[in-house]
Amino acid sequence: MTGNALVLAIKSGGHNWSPARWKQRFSTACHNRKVVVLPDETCPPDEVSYAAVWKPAPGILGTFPNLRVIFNLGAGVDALMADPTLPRVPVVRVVVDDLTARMTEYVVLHVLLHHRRQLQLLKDQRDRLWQPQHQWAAGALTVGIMGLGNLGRDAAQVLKRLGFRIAGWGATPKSIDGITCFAGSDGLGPFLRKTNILVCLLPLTSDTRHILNRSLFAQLDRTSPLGAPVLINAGRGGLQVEADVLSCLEDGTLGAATLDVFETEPLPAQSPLWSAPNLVITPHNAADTDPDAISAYIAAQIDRFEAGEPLQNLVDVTRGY
Ligand code: NDP
Ligand code: OXD
Repeated sequence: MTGNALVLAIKSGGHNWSPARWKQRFSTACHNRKVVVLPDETCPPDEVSYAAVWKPAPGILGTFPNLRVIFNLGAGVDALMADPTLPRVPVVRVVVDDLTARMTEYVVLHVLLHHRRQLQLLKDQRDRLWQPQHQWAAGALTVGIMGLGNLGRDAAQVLKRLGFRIAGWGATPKSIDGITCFAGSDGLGPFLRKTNILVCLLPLTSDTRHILNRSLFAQLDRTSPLGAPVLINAGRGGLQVEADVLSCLEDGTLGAATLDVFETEPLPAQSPLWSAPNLVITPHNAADTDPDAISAYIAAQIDRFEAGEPLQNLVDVTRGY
């Protein structure tokens, strides 16, 4: 089919972002459609109807006069929102069970790692020390989840099932069974004062940039058996003030942390975070976007759109997520 092409614009890097791999999956999922990978391949700009992108070069999407929909190949759209030339067409983000389940695995893994004092046990093993650690029940801790969206809610439900007390914070008020919900700037302080393990699954927007800072960490509860609170950030690096995370780990304001995301990725070799005490670093690997699941999701959305049905999981560009 001509005049209805799909372009793929992907900032390659890392195992999962090989443009050739994505082209192969999209060519199968969108079998009757021309699929063109930018910038290596070309296509008359007016033939392009759809774009599926991950951190595309700013300005590139504005070169297609007949673009109808932009599909972001991930859940977070901050890279797209930062492009002032982004065409005014609907932007759809990823909401698929595959990605949600991967993030929930990550959150549960790291909550349990800190709750069960696994960093200390691993250190003891390296030192050949048989040193049982005091263990408490999951119900002795409150996990506070910033961002009660698609990912935050799912992680909350599984952690709840494990016995943790769950608090959650979002932009708008919610009532979710088994979760003590807080909202907005008025709700932030009460939410933090309940929280022992803080999990951040917020999108990066102008409202949330650098929200994870010393003054916020100082409000977390320190009276649980865990003592000093723990931070887990799998949202975006721009949510955290990295110098504050480092100094709060050093002075005990935070007892431990896990970071999957950083202001600069890959995290530079000279970053002091690499040797911060009690910090677990993962390379933006919490929830990979699976090419099979996502190409099928986008092909189905295009079919819906062309059948006159509404697109799902649209981004509100004024909110930025
Ligand atoms: P959603 O859009 O479904 O949820 C976002 C949540 O954040 C909502 O609950 C929203 O509140 C809340 N929120 C947004 N702005 C504010 C604010 N100013 N104050 C309080 N709450 C706010 O997103 P997802 O759950 O799908 O994804 C969350 C983020 O996770 C992505 O944006 C991305 O950055 C990150 N991510 C990271 C991955 C990784 O591998 N590390 C993988 C996938 C995603 P409300 O519900 O009231 O609107
Ligand atoms: C996403 C990500 O936003 O992988 O989906 O970071």
